[in-house]
Amino acid sequence: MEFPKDFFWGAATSAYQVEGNNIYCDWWEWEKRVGLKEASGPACQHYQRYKEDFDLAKGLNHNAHRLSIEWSRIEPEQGQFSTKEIDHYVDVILSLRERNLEPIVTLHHFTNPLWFAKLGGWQNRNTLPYFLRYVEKIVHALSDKVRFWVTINEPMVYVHSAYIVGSWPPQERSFLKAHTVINNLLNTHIKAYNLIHNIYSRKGLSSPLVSIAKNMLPFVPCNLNLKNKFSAFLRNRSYNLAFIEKLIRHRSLDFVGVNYYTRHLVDVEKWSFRSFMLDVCQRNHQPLKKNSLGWDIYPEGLYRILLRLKKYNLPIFILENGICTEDDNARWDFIYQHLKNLHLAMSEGVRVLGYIYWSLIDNFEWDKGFGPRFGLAETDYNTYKRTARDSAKRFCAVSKTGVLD
Ligand code: IFM
Repeated sequence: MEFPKDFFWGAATSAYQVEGNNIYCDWWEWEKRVGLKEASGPACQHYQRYKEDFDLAKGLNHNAHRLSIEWSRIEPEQGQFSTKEIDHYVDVILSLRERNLEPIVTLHHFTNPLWFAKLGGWQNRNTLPYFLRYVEKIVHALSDKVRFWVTINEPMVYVHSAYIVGSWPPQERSFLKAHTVINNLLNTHIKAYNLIHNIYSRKGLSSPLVSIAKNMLPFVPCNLNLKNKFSAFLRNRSYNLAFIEKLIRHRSLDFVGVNYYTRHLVDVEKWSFRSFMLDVCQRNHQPLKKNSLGWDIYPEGLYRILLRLKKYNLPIFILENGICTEDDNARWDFIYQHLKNLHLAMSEGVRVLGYIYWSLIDNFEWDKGFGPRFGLAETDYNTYKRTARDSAKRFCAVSKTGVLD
């Protein structure tokens, strides 16, 4: 199975999960307030060790790298921008460029400055201009070095965890609030998209490629009763497609960024809206192998999703795909099976720009702490040493040759 010569191969991280000590962030305050069992603390010390991490990626023959900018570092207090932190990220991006790693830069990856959260965060439409002001600053500083921008990482995961299930700050459980936040995220992306393009055209730079990273989930009815089939249909529309379609209608996606991990097995228990939108099978019907967080491993779902996205006629970029596991053979098998399905979709005409594995190194998995191991490289949290796993070396062979045997 051959991939195109100019295909992007790489891995991703996000600032809060790897940098450490993001003390002006809403997550930092929340971890302390609720007494999260494992708080992020120094995380992987990536803030100090980014060059070492990029050497690792380079050594594994990656030619792209996805990372995020921590807004709360750039603007720790409302309206006070830190030149030191902007310079830090300039150096981060230059370090990628020096290693011939194409930067893919995310502007919002689940975290917010604490001051923004205190003003109501994404629920308050009056705060949205603040995000755009930050975007303007950072894009202005990085525009001559970055081609790929991701405005918002996994908007629906963020809304689901923070506003529907309530497991992340601000721990709301309200479909109404979730609806408001979705609209605010959509409108903010559209404005940020136009803003980024304007900055590039004002500066006479060639057009950037701007998108979101959209988590995609196949919703599979557990048994084919009408309730489950209808619920799966609705969830596919509302979770997977509605967000993307609105952005396409507003001509504000240059490609579709896809994050893919698992499926949901729909099994509606009760006649309530919450059940209809959220219930998944708890009885392990249709059993599949699982990752260490219990998520089903479902590689053909990636193929199905990609074929569904084909009709939008936009290039696709796999911006995250990965497994947390203690068994590195299972990691390689996961990567292999997903690349196989990706290749199959490409052979049927789906245009894909690249494949980015989540994650380069083991890191802080949000409310689940440091337990889940997603990394191509192991992080030793006592010494902060990174050790490339065997799966990383096998992935390296694919990126080197462009061939999956
Ligand atoms: O760690 C997360 C990441 O922040 C967003 N996508 C899914 C990953 C694994 O859960």
